[in-house]
Formats: sequence, structure tokens, C-alpha cells
Amino acid sequence: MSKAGIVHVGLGAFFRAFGAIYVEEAEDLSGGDWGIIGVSLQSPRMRDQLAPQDFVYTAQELGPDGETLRQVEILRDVLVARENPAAVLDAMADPAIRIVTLTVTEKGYCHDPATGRLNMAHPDIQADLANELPVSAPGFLVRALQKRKDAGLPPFTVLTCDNLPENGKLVQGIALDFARALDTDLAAWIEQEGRFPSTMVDRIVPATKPEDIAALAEKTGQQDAAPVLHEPFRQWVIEDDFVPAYGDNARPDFEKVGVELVKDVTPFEHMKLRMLNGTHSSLAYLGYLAGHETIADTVADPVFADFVKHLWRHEIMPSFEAPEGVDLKAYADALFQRFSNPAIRHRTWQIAMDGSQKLPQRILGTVRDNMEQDRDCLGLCTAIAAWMIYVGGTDLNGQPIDVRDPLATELKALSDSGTTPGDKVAALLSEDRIFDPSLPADLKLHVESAYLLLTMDGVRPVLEHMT
Ligand code: CS2
Repeated sequence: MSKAGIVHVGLGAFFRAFGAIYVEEAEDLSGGDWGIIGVSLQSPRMRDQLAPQDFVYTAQELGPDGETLRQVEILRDVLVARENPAAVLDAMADPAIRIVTLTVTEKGYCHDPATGRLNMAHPDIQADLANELPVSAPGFLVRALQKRKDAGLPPFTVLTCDNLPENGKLVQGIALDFARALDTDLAAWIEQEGRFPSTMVDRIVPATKPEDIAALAEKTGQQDAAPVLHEPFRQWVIEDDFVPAYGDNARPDFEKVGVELVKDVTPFEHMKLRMLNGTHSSLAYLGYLAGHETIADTVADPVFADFVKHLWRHEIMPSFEAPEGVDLKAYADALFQRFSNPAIRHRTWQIAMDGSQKLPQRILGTVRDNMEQDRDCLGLCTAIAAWMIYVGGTDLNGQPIDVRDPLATELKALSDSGTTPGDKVAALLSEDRIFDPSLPADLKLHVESAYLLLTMDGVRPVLEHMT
């Protein structure tokens, strides 16, 4: 069994169904010690589920016409940061570790989504600046880099795999903000020696549900406490900029397994965040309010199928440059097929989570570009209005919504502070951690009229009218 070369922070279903499989395939083909030590920042659940099965788990690929099973054996250990932060720092400072990958979700970087800067007032950041044993992802990255610097080792490459724009640059900025507050020499060393390649990651991986675990056990006759379910599609584009001190050993042989190593990831990120995640979030809020449980159910509704195609064609595709050689129309068609995959039960409620962290890069950038160029953005403004109704906590039938968002309390209070739709929209738009104050003033008019229409007529008639 190979030794570990990667520490992965945030061991959720996505990385186990995506990065872990790529790394295992690359290691199988080209060797190298690329075992992965997983880190859960808070909950011991993943460690407790995986340890009794030697960290091996099943990846169940669900296509529209059938499935395949794979045993993933690349995990070497799982550490729980809350229980033993020192063990996590030791693992990250081990000379054999050359890459730290992260999937800690948007909110895990403790930054301000509107500006991309570290939120110095965040309680976890305050704690991590005061204590040597961290709790936050930025705290672990910088404290572990500090240990390596003190030991005379090169840094590890920081490879973020979260859906954030220019994610490498963003995390570098966050790490430098943190390091500067700690020790300016360390910050200078990270700036000079550190590498933070940007990445575009793409595979739809819904959360594993208890019924999925039961169905798999029934099928195989074996109990796996932590399988992952994923679609067949995958795409990983990485900026080829790893810590040079490791030479040919700086990364797994990613090219061999179809990872695209490029100079500039930005056009791919734009395409993916706007085309896939932008419509995913739009379908999540509007679909949820229309009573649809999953994305596949939502796009099986013809009104939504027309709506999502309208968004791609008229509002999203005109807003950015396609990466070289990519046919956006074909990309949109393929996305529609992926969203329609009935074997993937991806809940609208799951995608609706953490909207405050997702809206800027998924929807607001497109809306800004369109308004500035006098292009249509009514569909996306309707999605923003649906998000506003959603975070108000009551659906269109008067039923409570279980809103999960780091700003849930603040957003509900803002919504409650207004009595008319106009006041509610204005109050929510004043939340400048989400809505950059420089967004065009017309946004308010569009969102307010969409909000009114949604509450008066209901979701489906509004969408039907639009397309
Ligand atoms: C989804 C993403 O949960 C969400 O917000 O939009 O996780 C999406 O499934 C992935 O980015 C697909 O690559």
C-alpha cells in the first residue's frame, strides 16, 4: 500500500466521489506515493464510519441506464480536527505530504463572499489568531505552513476544490491575510514559495441518504457505512502550478486520467459556475417553491425545462467568453441531460443551502454583466427573488422552510423587517456581505417586481410567462 502524499481537508461525499478517484487512478497507472489522509474539521462521523472498514468505501456511479460500483482504497486515515488539531498539523507538516486539497464549502474559508477577503471578525479566525491549535481551514493551512517553514521544508501546494471564482487566488489571498496578521515573515515566505493553483471541479454528487446505504447493502450483500453516489460525468481543470521544489513528484500523474492541466482556469470556472451552478441554484429555489423535491423532478416539469434553457441561451451564455474550443450550446445540452438523470436524486433543498455564500459567484456576476450591457436578466432576477422568499422562511403555501445558511438568522430578520415586498427586497439587498453596493440600482426594481409576481401568481405561471 502506498504512503500518503496528500492531506485532504473537508472529507465530504464530493471529494470522495471525485478527487479521491482521480488520485487513485493516477497512482494506479503511474505510481508515486499519493495516499490520502482525510481530515474532518468538526464531526467524527466520517472517521467512525470509515475506520472499521479500513477507510475503503464504495463509489456507486449512477447513469440514466445503469450503474457501476468501485471500491476506493486511496484513503489511509481520517483525522478529526476538533478532537486532535495537533495531529492534523503534524500530518500537514510531514515532509512526505506535498499537496493539501480542500473541499470545505464556500463558508469554510471564513471570507466575505462579496469581496473575497478574509473576514477578520469571524469568531473562528479570531480564535485561530489567538491560539496555536486552529479550528478553521485558513488557520490549519497557515499554521501548518508555519511549521514547515520552521522545519526548513518547502510548503505544500494548496489545491482548493470548492466552487469559488479563481479559487486558488482567493485562498492565497485568504491565507496571506491570515499570515500577515500572525507574522509578516511567514506571509512573505508563503507569498514567495507557496503555490495555490486554481481549479474547476465538476461532478454531481448528492448527499448519501440512509436509504441509499440500505439499497446498496441489499444489492451487494455487504454493509458499507459510507458509500458515495455520483453521476458518470466528471471534469477537473487545474492550473499547472505546483510547488517546484518537488520536481516531478509535485503531483499525481493527472494528465493520464483526463485531468486538464492548463495555464488559466478562469474561462472554465466562469463557464461552470455560471452555467451549471447558476442554474442549479436558480432551479433549487424556484423548484423548491414549486414543490419539486429534486433537480431531476424539477427539469422533468416542462415549464422548468423551458426556463432553464431560456436562462442558458438568453441570460448566461451571452455573459462570458467560452473557453477555447468549447461549444457552449453542446455544453448546455449536456448539462440538461445531466440535470435530467433520474438516477441522481439531488434535492433542491440540499442545493438551496448556504445561498448567501453562493449567490455572488453563481448569479450576481452574470446579472451585473447583463445589466451593464443592457441584456436580459429577468430570469436570474426571478431566481434572486425566489431566494429572498426562501430565506424569509415561509413557502408560498405558508409552510415553514428549514433554511440552512450561515446568515440564516440575519436574513430572516432582514426579511421580517419589511412589511411590503418592496421593503423586504430593499432590506435583503442592503446585506453587503452578499450584494456588492456597486451592483446596478436597477437590480432592486427587477427583483421587486419578480418577488411580487411570484407571491401573487405562483412560480410556474411566472416562469411560463417568461419563456
Ligand atoms: C451544487 C453543486 O450543491 C450545490 O450547490 O450546485 O454541488 C454541484 O452539484 C457541483 O458543483 C457539480 O459539480
